[in-house]
Amino acid sequence: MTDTIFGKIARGEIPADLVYEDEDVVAFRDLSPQAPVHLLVIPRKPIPTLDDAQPEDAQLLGRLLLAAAKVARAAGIAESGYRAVLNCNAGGGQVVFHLHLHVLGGRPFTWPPG
Ligand code: DGP
Repeated sequence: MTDTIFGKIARGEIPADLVYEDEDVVAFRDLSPQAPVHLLVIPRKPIPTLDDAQPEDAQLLGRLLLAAAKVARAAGIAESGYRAVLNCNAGGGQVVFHLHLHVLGGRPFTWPPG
């Protein structure tokens, strides 16, 4: 079982600027924002990467996506558009090994991403 800074945030052991929480999911502001709005949406369950997710996590992953849409609407970035990013493993840019979705908005985004 892995423990990370996000696991500690999910358990309320260290502070974060929470914007949403429910039984399964917690969302908070990224410490190092890459856009005017930069939120992180995590499952309470400490799944290290998307590659570790199992078929029994399907409902939880769906809840994570719906929570991302909910926090984006609440942050006022849904209508203008936003980006939801999930980095998987070091080569995909993942630094914290507790699965999380980045929700970024408030500025234009280009494609392909860097
Ligand atoms: P990733 O590279 O996908 O693993 O993204 C990790 C993000 O987590 C990065 O944008 C910075 C953010 N972050 C790291 N440590 C903390 C922390 O202690 N609190 C908060 N709120 N964000 C953190």
